[in-house]
Amino acid sequence: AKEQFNWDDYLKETESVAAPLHCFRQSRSPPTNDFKVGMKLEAHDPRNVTSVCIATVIGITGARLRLRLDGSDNKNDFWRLVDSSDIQPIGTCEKKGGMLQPPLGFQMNASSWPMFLLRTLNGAEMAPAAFFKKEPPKPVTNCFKVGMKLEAIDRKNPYLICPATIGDVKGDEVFVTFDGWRGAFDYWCRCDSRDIFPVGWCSLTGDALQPPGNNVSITKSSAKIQSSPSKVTRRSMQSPQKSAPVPAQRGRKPGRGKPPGQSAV
Ligand code: MLZ
Repeated sequence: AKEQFNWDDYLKETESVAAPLHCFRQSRSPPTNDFKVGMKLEAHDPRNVTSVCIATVIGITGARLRLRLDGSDNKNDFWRLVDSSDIQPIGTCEKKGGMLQPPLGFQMNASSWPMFLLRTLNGAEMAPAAFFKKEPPKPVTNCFKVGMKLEAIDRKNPYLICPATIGDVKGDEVFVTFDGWRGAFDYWCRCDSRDIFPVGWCSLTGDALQPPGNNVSITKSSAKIQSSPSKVTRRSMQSPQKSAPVPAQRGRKPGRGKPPGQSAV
């Protein structure tokens, strides 16, 4: 029988602490998600952030929306919190004097965009303004410490939120390491990233927190794990990185290579 992942037990087993709430740019209690599948809104194109596009809610997961840009393909869905500043009610762009743009990779001829836009918005179910929540303020300082536990979005599989550990801290950035995955999914991000959440977030939003992976990281503590009699519960224990990884350059893949034999998906 598969045991359910439980943070209280896991923190004890790993003798670690949860990163405090005030470290995160997240609301104290997760925002309510009133959106419905099919509703339309405006969203910044993740691949071309200066353009504001029309997006449709394709799915709902916890406090997040699965979004697809109208006129784009189905291979570039993205997820946003309902209190993300990347999304806004339809009409916001025009009110600010901007123009809605076709998404990167618009599937039709560029000249057909105005007509496409008209047809897309005609009779569309627009998400009401009250559904969009204010983005929480940035934390004043980076108060994460190496070894603290958190829940983090797996950027290679962005629908997943997984148990993670702070592996390194540098300036305003933190290195997020995924427990039990030997570094294959780890990344650097700003401490005020919307992709990281305090321990217990998923249980509050109703998201399914992924259990840690089965791969014990290659660190000093793995010796301790091997000699440990409790095999199941300690299998995914991960101690903080012993050697500081290279920070990722902006706009590039993180500086750590994928270990051989580890699939990304
Ligand atoms: N399908 C993938 C999911 C890995 C998710 C890891 N998240 C940190 C695999 O099993 O490799």
